[in-house]
Amino acid sequence: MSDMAIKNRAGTVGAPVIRELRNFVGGRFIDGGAPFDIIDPATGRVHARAYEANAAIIDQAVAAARKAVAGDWGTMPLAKRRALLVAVATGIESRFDDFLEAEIADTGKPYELAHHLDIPRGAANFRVFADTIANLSTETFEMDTPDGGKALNYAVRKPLGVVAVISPWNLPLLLMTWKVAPAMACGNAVIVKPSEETPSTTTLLGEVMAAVGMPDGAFNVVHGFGPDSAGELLTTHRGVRAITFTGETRTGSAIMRAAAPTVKALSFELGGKNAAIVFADADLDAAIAGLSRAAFLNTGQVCLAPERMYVERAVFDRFVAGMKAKAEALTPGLPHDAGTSLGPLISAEHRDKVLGYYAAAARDGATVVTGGGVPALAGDAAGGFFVEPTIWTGLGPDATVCREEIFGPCCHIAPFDTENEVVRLANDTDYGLASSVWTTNLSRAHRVGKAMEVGISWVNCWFLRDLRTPFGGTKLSGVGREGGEHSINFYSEPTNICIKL
Ligand code: NAD
Ligand code: 6OD
Repeated sequence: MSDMAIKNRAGTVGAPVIRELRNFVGGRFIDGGAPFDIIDPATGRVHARAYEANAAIIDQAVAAARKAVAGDWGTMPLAKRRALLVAVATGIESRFDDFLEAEIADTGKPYELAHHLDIPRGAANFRVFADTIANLSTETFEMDTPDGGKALNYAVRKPLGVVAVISPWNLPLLLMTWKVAPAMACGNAVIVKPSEETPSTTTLLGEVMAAVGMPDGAFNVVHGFGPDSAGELLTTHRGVRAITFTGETRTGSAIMRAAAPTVKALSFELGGKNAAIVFADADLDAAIAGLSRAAFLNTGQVCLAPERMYVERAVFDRFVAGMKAKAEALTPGLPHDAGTSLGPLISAEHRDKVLGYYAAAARDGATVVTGGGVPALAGDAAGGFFVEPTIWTGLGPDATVCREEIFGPCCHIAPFDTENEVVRLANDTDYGLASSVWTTNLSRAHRVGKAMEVGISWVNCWFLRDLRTPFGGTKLSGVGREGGEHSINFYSEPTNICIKL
């Protein structure tokens, strides 16, 4: 039995299984590195142990990755590469319960959420980019030459080489595979450094890669932290050509600085302080259902979550009452307990940070519509990192909780009177990731949707994803776009070939 094998749904409850998560380099799990504990945030207990990659392990991973790009993987015929990507998707699906339980153990998120969102998207990411790479077209330009003749230009795409994928803890498998799949589809070799909080599903993916016959070194996993650890070693390594990163804005800045001397290609999906706008003409029940899900899904630990809501004054009180009812209907608890609809925050440290924002809102004079504290839970969940879903009103646009990304189950709701006013309020932020506008007025939907200074502008919905579309942020929310051919453009290097006819 593999050392990543985990108990099934029933067996996991209360079972103190300490899993060993080793680095996956050159097609095999290797020994070495300093051990560190992985905590189940729903109980506060250690459930796994990972091994922090040191400089020698990072060098070994880069060497293996470079060999894969120059050899079997980088030169593999497209049809075979595509088939391997599809096999990885199938491999995730065939070990669905293993991935599910690993994700739940690392994040504490409710079983239903991981079952419906995280694990299926992990597989879907490989299928989508297997299709994208197989259906690419090539631009061709015929030109007139100075001597009266013709020349033909066309571009061929080549892999960048070794790509470092540095991923966060909130949707671990989903966000990691969202980068790994297109990078590998382009023939790059990847070295993934998952979040130190949630390394389990990335490690499992190593098993799947080996099982489907992925060439050695095409996919590598190194564990560890950011500064002075595996993350920084990757961002400064001469052998790494590109970094694709999802995480906090200030981490993105640090990576940009670290990567500058070796001029790496960068793709960043960073933080947000997203706005939702509800006009009086909206289907209010749909808006309340959609935006309560948006604020509280994954305990608010979604970069796209709207922490600022603006509601037209005529429907403000009804909207706030509806949101309050939805928040109070959420049930915090253990992932496998029937009825659990709200998981914990990822760590004690993050819970303290979110509670710090709850205190700041109170200091700034917010009206606490609901929540604001820590729920009283019994049994195993008493050791978990839970907070109450929280709604505030009554603050001005410069209050701390209206400016800074909190990444918890909370939002501030403010009234507005005119369309111009609310567009200005929504855009008055350093971030620019996503927005969600609710209206039944078609012209307004187009007008306000377009006026949002964001990468993803949803109307009458939220987190509705077509994986072929551009995804990313403006301002402090990111650099570049991924999704469909946007990903392929980042993960490949075009060489223009000009042939004099
Ligand atoms: P984080 O920035 O703390 O960590 C992300 C990853 O970066 C981890 O693997 C971490 O070990 C690594 N890291 C940290 N410092 C590093 C350094 N100096 N060099 C190299 N690697 C380093 O982010 P997090 O707390 O894991 O995730 C939450 C944040 O991610 C939130 O700000 C959220 O908005 C953002 N996020 C953004 C998106 C998006 O699509 N825009 C998606 C999910 C999460
Ligand atoms: O759906 C995606 O592809 C994506 N990148 C989602 C990001 C969610 C942030 O927490």
